[in-house]
Amino acid sequence: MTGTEGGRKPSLFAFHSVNLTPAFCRTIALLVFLGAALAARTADAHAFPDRSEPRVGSTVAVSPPEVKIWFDAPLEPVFCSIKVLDSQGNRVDRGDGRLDASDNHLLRVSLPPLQPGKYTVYWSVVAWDGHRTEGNFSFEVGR
Ligand SMILES: [Cu+2]
Repeated sequence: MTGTEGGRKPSLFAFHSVNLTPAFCRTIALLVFLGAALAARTADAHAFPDRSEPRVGSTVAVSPPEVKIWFDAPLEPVFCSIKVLDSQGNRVDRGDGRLDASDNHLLRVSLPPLQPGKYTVYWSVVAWDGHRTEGNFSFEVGR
């Protein structure tokens, strides 16, 4: 037992002293630390919808003037899109989908007066970490 342990320690020590200088060890430790920090940041920075108007799956009595989606992380304006399709797949929004000028968590697009029926909102955004998320949800304009 003690013989085995005693035999292993010198070989580990030898491996360390031959291949890993203190400076190299510090560099590795720094890289591991930075990698972990970066991974933690990117995991947090993905953008997902927090809430929307109209709400997901809701039925609204009056045609809404626009669709708004609030995200849980800041968005990159250039790579964001939002469009609204009717039940036949025709695009009905005014084509002015954009990030809000003063709130980089808010994506919005205006609507003309909509006929009663079901509508689907398609969104695609890129968060500050460069990761894209996309999805869709429906709402209904009641009669
Ligand atoms: Cu991400």
